[in-house]
Amino acid sequence: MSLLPILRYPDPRLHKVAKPVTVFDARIKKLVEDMAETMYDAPGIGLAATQVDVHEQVIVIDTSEAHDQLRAYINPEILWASEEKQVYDEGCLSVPGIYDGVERPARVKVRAWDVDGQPFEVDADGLLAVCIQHEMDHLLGKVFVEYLSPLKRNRIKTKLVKEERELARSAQRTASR
Ligand code: QAP
Ligand code: CO
Repeated sequence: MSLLPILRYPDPRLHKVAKPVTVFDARIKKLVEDMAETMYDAPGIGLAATQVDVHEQVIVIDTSEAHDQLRAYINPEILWASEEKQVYDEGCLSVPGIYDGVERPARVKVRAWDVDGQPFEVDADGLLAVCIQHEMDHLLGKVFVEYLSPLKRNRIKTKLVKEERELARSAQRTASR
């Protein structure tokens, strides 16, 4: 198992569109394991392969309190979404420290494949419904801040670019000591 580096907004690679998985092999199993380890370490409740610079349709989610309900969603499809919407304060491991309200369908029916290539369906509501839709957006190259106003998005971009610059500087100082 290994921790994978997470891309930070506004990295342009977060806007790549992921391709479907065609072969369910040891490589995909390892990717899912490494993504799960990376998500739990953060800690987070969901992670898309796009966020670790792998542009294939793979998501890991665990919204359980005990962090013992890991599920991989490979090649996920929304089969149905409710008319009813809910607003949830979302965050993202690629947008650290930022949380804001996003409106999405309150309930979704999703079909996906597990690591063994077996199809399954989930009827999701509440936090799980939010998380599945948020992570599926990543596979389309979409980050939640794109639902916010351009003003908010630009403030977030500026803040994160500044933080990134500071991080790079302190790493540089550490390296030269
Ligand atoms: C997506 O997000 C999500 O800013 C998963 O400093 C979020 O796991 C779905 C995290 C909310 C539904 C509702 C964010 C960790 C984790 C941060 C995450 C941070 C540290 C985000
Ligand atoms: Co995210």
